[in-house]
Amino acid sequence: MDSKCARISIVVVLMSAALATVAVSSTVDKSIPSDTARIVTVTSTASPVALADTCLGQLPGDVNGNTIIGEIGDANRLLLYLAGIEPAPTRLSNADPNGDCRINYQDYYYIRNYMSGGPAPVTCTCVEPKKTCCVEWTGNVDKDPEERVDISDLSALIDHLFISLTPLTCPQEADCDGQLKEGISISDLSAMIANLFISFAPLPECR
Ligand SMILES: [Ca+2]
Ligand SMILES: [Ca+2]
Ligand SMILES: [Ca+2]
Repeated sequence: MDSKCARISIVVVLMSAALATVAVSSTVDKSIPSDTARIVTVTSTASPVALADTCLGQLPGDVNGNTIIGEIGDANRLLLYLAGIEPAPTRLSNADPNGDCRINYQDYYYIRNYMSGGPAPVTCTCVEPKKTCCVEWTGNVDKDPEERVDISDLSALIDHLFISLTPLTCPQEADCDGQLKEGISISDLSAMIANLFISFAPLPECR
């Protein structure tokens, strides 16, 4: 009996130890919430760090990347990029000296104005500016340099829609109804006619 009792005691002790081990393991598992690992991962690749790095590397106005801001080389480099003759500058943000997150001819004029004593390029307002051919307000379909909206723009739009069907130089300028996703259509033509001859309602801003 004694040896049987001893064996039973040993089994009980071993089972208790096993249960204790399970209990400890269980306690450890519960002490590490699943969210913790996810939070650590996110923190290690936090986007604000990346944004700050990108921001710190910006030199708006230095389009040609030689670390000199607002020189004739920058103006020319921007002009050639906008005309589609040269590829995008290494740092797109450097081609957005007016900091509106759009790269267009206004940025070219901003640099030229700075060269003549105008305000300096703004610093880091946009991480990834987009190139756009549209300047301020829609309607300048024929892309005349004075940005006028007149009968020649109407002719260009009619020609594009119904006559030669020639692709537009800058479809964003023809987005007179502000619905670019739906394409350039008779609705844009109606908006331009209303602007020029009927209600004189202003055309929408470029997008
Ligand atoms: Ca430069
Ligand atoms: Ca800009
Ligand atoms: Ca025009």
